[in-house]
Amino acid sequence: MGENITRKIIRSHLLGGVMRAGEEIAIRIDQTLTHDVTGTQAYLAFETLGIERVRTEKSVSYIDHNLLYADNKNPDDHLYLQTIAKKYGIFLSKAGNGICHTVHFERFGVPGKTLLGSDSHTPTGGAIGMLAIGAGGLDVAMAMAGEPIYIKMPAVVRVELKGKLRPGVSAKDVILEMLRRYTVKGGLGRVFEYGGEGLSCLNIRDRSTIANMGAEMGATTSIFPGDEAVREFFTAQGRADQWKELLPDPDAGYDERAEIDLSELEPLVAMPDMPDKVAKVSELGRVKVGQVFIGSCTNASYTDFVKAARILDGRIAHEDVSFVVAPGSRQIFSELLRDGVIGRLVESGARVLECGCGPCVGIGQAPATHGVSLRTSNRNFKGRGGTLDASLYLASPEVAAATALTGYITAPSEVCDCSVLEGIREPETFAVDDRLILTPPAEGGAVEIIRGPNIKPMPVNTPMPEEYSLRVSAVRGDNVTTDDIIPANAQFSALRSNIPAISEITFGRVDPGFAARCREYGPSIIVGGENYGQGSSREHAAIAPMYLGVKIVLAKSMARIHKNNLINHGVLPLVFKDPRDLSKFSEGDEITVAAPAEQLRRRSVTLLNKTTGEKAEARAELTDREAEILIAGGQLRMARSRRLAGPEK
Ligand code: MIC
Ligand code: SF4
Repeated sequence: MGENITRKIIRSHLLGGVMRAGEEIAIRIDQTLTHDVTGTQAYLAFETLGIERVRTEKSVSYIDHNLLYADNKNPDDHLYLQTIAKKYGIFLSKAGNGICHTVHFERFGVPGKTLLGSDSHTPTGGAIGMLAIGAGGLDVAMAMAGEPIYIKMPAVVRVELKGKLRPGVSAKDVILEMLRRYTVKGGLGRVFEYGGEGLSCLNIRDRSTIANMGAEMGATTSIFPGDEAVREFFTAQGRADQWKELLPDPDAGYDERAEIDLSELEPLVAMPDMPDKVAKVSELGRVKVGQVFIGSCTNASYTDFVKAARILDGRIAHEDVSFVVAPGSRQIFSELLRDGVIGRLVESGARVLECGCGPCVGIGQAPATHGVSLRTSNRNFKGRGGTLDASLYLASPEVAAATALTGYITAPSEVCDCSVLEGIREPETFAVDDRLILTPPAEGGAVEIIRGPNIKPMPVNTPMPEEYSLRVSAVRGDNVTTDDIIPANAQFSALRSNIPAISEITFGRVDPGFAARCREYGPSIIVGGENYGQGSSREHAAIAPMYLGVKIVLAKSMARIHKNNLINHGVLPLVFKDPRDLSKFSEGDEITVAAPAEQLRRRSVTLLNKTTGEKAEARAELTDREAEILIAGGQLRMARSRRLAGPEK
């Protein structure tokens, strides 16, 4: 039997383990990416590894998330990143050049290569046939040091695309349909590999929308073939020589299969507060909105904005709507300017922002109190837009433009003849200008690193004790997101390089007393429901609780990246053997775990609730390697003690 694309890439990068779904494998990483709000911790960790230059084929540091300079913090972080890049041989994409995922597949990605990024939407690179995986900053630091990345061999799902999308229906509706079917946790341990005749109606930007939002299903990644469409894209980018054909073998086997008939899809919308709460726009009723945002790494391409401009057709956005647009990259921005599209959007009342993440993650343009915002981005968790009681809906640029016009969530067919959306194509050649990408000098030894006063060293955990004596610092329900644990907005994201400061806002939106309680309790345990830690890769959601004394997170199930982040920072992730045992825990209870290291090695841990006298059994779903990291007190402590022990003989 032939091989699928995912297995081909893994096989050619395999450094250890057996390629059987669920087994731990080690793979070589060719490229890495970081951005400003996860990058500072990644580079602080990298600095402690004592390595002179990155050991990847290409590492790129992007400045795209927190671009507001309201005080010294963000510009200081950006200067730090710029000097680090020079010193260690990293390319730096300056503020204004665009969102990391968009720029990366435009300018750096290569079919068949592996990419590890300190951002959960790194899988966007799957649009061009890369195996692109999101991770915490420490994992990316290790990859930059030439270490392999360890993942569970995923089950590969072939998603057969049939038929053709109708005008007014687009890539966002494809991925919303996937989310409707698989939910926010259905992708765990899976790679979604897309193929079939339906690919022909999806350009590379459309594919990037689908690959991007595969992250919302908790998937390891999503991938498309490195086919003719990718070759055309590379030619238009002036990178034809870097294209490599990468197709599944005709008789390739898959672990699972799914099928979508594109011609049957209609405009969809994800309702508040989860990306998998998907409904048909036609069945939604009249939902009035106060804000429409077209942007983010999901849907901010040239074609996305041309479609919006055609729907708006010079008409003005509804008087009650704040209509905000942000092109995904400088390249896209230039093309839109060149072709007069930005002018037409401005004519329709659009407020044009610089290329960056911005409103997607609450960095500017927060909705009003109890506001309703419709966005083309990928996450609509509570508070994500910066206003806790606002309601966020996610939809395609077509629905966004129609909604901007009417002021309520509207299908494009209600405001225009959708044939105007036919035949819209990406430019044949892109406006390539890499002058905002700084190439590192050949030698970085003399470069002085500039470290602003807000940049504090990364805290390191202590080794596992003989016994845990803990208090329950929080009991939470299902689908806790990393946005719940460490909220992101303009103010909080500026604290990403200062763990003592950012730890104060841990669970701040949902449980403002959490940090104070942790200080009062000392060592503690968090108890949670299904899919704990879903969403963003931000490792602060592991480091900040660790800094506050959290030693164990016990949940019904856990999201992949967050679980890795907990392990990396020495916080023990445990899963209930019987999920009903969640009810045995209440805030403030005293919990003991005897001889945790021994129990961990057996992968089975008993927790005694001294307050109630009850016991709960948990599984430690860990590999030997992970168990040893935890016992040592996390990756950094392990690396440190290895260094103190000197080179291996
Ligand atoms: C996000 O979309 O949530 C972010 C902000 O890009 C995060 C990264 C971060 O929190 O720093 C992500 O997706 O990993
Ligand atoms: Fe930026 Fe939003 Fe994409 Fe995250 S999801 S990388 S915040 S645009």
